[in-house]
Formats: sequence, structure tokens, C-alpha cells
Amino acid sequence: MRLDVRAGLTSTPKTLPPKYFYDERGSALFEEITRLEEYYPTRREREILTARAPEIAAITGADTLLELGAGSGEKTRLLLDALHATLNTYVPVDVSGDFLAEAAGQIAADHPGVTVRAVVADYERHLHLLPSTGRRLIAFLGGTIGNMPPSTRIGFLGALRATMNDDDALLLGADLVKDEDRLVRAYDDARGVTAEFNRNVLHVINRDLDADFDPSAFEHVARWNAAEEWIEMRLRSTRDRDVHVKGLDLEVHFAEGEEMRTEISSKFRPERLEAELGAAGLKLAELWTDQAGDFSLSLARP
Ligand code: AVJ
Repeated sequence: MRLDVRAGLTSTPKTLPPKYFYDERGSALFEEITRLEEYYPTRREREILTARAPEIAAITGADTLLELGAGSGEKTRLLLDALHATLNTYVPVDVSGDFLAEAAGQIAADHPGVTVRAVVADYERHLHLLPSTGRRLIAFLGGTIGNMPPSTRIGFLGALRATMNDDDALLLGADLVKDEDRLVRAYDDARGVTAEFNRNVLHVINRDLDADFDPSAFEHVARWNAAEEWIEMRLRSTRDRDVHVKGLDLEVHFAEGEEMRTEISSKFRPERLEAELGAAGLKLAELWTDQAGDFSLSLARP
């Protein structure tokens, strides 16, 4: 976190990585986002999983479910239930320990036959350290792959492929390109929950790195970047001021109106997903979408 925040705040333009949104408050705000009328991805992905979980179980026969970015129980539960005949181990992996222990405990209590091994790790850095035994289904859901810029994403998929055995499979959730209006509304909701989620990264940095950001002096911005086909979230400083990050011994200046990028959320076309998986050495077995064609779930194998 120290390296990431220093690099982001000293670059031009300034950026912050989205993985630090998710402390306990940020995770709760994200949960609230998933229930907003405007935010379709969670409910679309759940629709696909509900329809396809039996096929996923039949195709993979997985004994281990390794989930990158431990979700809130619900989608996980659909997979655990569908895989009941073969599954013996569930490995949720998340960079934030706050939510993880609670979610893992709940799942262990509800699935007595399944051993739960929760791992606090940054899967962008620690992939090679994750448990690699068994016939694994690696689930990377929610569209979180979209948070990585393309070069990082391609490296990540290649690194993930390198950890996979022949019988492993990857289940990848990815949001699809669609009408700009709906995309922007999904990331700039009327009630301002996403705005508060965005500003939460400043609260996290204030607490963990002893900084003095005034979150109320930053406005939420959500924009569609048509060339890159991603949504960008930014925080716009409403004032000219210096911010001190004591824990990094760093002082940074924000000009009035200056925008700092806090997240990209890439939207995909199916051909691109297949091509990127292929470039990483993964063959697309299935690509499912919801009825409306809003979201995709891919199953890929070495
Ligand atoms: C959890 C990364 C999939 O990119 O849609 C929600 C995060 N950001 N609203 C997404 C998010 C703003 C979300 N992911």
C-alpha cells in the first residue's frame, strides 16, 4: 500500500489504485451499490450463475473452489451448492481481512463438508503463493478484471494460467460494452452511494497512512472513455491545497479542479475476451450472458 500510494500520488496525473476502497466501510458501501437500481452487474451475474451453476459443476468437477476477491456469500453460495458432489475445499482470497474472516466463518458454518481456508493476499502480487493442489475452479467474479489496465490484465491472465494445472478451470465475470448512459448511471447513482464509495479511499489513506485528506473537498466524477472502452472514476479537488501523508513523509499539492483517477472499470466485447484468454494460453469453453446481454461469464481451461 505504501508503494502503491506513493507512486500514485507522485505521478502526473495523480492516481490511486482501486483495491484500497475495500476496508470494512468501503466493502459495506460496495454491498449497497450492488443493490442500487442503476448498478446492474451484480444482479446480471447472479442471473447467469443461477442458470449455469449446474453446467459449471458438470464441466469442471472441481474439488477446490478458489475465489479471487471473496464476494459476499450469495454468488459463492450458488457455486458451492452446485459443486456439492465433488467439492471439499473453499479458498476465498482477499486483500482486505475485515470482511473475509466473517464471510469465511459463515460459509464454513453452512457447509460442514467443506474445509474453508481463507487467505489474506493481494492476488495481483501473490498468485504464485496460493494453494495449487486439487482440481480447482478459480473464480474471478464481479467484473473486477476490468479494474486492471489492459497490459496488467494480460500479464495477470498469463500469470494465472501459469499456476493452473490441466484439470483446473477459470470462471471469469466480465461486464460488456453497452449504451454510455446506462454505464455512467451505474457509476454515478442518484443517491450518491458510489460517490461516497469513491471518497472512501481517502478515509482509508487518512487512517492507514496518517494523511489529512478532507474527503468532503473532493467531488465524484464518472466518465465513459470511449477509446479505451472503460469507465473512469475520479476525485476532483474543489480547492487548492496541500495534503500531508505523514506515514509516507510526503506532501502533495492539489490544484483547484485537479482530477485524480481512482478506478477504471473496463467493459468488454466477447471477441476481445476470447482473444485475451487465448493470448494467456486459455481456451474459452463457454461464454454465457444474461438474457439482456449486459454481463458475461466465461469458463476457460488450459
Ligand atoms: C467490484 C470492481 C466490479 O468496477 O463495477 C462499483 C467496483 N466501482 N462501482 C466495478 C465499483 C464503482 C466494481 N467491481
